[in-house]
Amino acid sequence: MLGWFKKKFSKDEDTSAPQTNTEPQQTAEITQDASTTSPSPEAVPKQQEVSEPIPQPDETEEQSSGIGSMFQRLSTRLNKTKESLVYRMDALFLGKKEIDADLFDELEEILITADLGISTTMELLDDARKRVKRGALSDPKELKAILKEKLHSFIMASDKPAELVMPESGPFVIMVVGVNGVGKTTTIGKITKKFKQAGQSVLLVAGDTFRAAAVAQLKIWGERNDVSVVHQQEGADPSAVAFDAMDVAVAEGYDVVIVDTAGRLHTQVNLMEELKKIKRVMGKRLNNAPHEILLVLDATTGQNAVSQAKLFNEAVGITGLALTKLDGTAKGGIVACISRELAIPIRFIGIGEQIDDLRDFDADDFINALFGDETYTQ
Ligand SMILES: Nc1nc2c(ncn2[C@@H]2O[C@H](COP(=O)(O)OP(=O)(O)O)[C@@H](O)[C@H]2O)c(=O)[nH]1
Ligand SMILES: [Mg+2]
Repeated sequence: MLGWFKKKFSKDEDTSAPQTNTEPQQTAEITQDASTTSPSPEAVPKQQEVSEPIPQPDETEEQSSGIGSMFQRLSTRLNKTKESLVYRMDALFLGKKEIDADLFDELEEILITADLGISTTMELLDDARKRVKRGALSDPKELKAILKEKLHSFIMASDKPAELVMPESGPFVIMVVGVNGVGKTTTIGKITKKFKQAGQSVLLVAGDTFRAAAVAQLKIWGERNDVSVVHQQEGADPSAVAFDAMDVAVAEGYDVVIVDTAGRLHTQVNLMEELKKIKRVMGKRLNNAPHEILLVLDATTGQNAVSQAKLFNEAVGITGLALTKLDGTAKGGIVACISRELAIPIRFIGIGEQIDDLRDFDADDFINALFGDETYTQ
């Protein structure tokens, strides 16, 4: 199930040993050096000393459950969107013998309520109307299959591989951005577990220095995953924290660095300027860093998520999306809307608050889970 990034090395070694760099390791010494610089990384021992992962509540359930029930779980978690989109569609088509203007009006309302957005809804319906006009479509039941196919093609619209691609050498740096409360820190915790399970060493960076609670929250995720967290005191310059974290990551040979950032400063303009600065500063210390700028969006905010994505994209250039809280919303149509309007790959979807409630995004799985089929058929 770990198809969501390509490893930088073809590691044949035992994946339980996270330090696989060929350069000689001077971990103890470097840790000490680094701790004398301002952003002391916590003196948490690196993974080789702690081989026992902390069991999470639903870890065994997930591992023993297999693909079938993982799919089932996705389907269950998407239930609110299923109800608002698919079941309402079913109910509408059931009572109709032919496709008429009334049916299109009701369908339009269903699609907009599920947050597909006006223009995505219009394109979907225009396509169906044309088919009806040509005489290629008359049975309401066929309409459902056409809508499903079209939704699938919208989601595929960004047409880029969704896996994270790690650099050939050096740490893979992910900068995580998004407004307050969307689920950045939680998503970082969940992603960390995935990397660790794949045998990568991970360093977390507390770049949200504007609230002490934000640093504390990231540290909890660090403890859960048994990884170090670089942090400074509240109010520190986040660019300085990120810059120094690059030093630690290079010196200690980390595979992956994930940088948390603030979601709200005094004004939104300042936030964007701050994020640009963090990005620039990391790039100065480590060529091409950050390699991934992951924007976290809260699916429950519907269309608002699209406007947020546009703003963040203009400011820092977003390379991937994580869409959270799909478990708690009837607005899951936003997935199709975002894919079609932004053409930025959705890498992950969040379907709950627990550490395992993050999925690699897969268009086929998503559509099938929503429409209740096991396999996607054109
Ligand atoms: N139901 C649900 N809640 C989530 C999900 N992701 C995050 N949350 C919750 O959203 C809230 C805000 O998350 P947080 O990570 O602190 O957001 P941040 O301000 O962007 O860092 C927390 O209560 C999380 O548990 C998800 O996929 N589903
Ligand atoms: Mg946070």
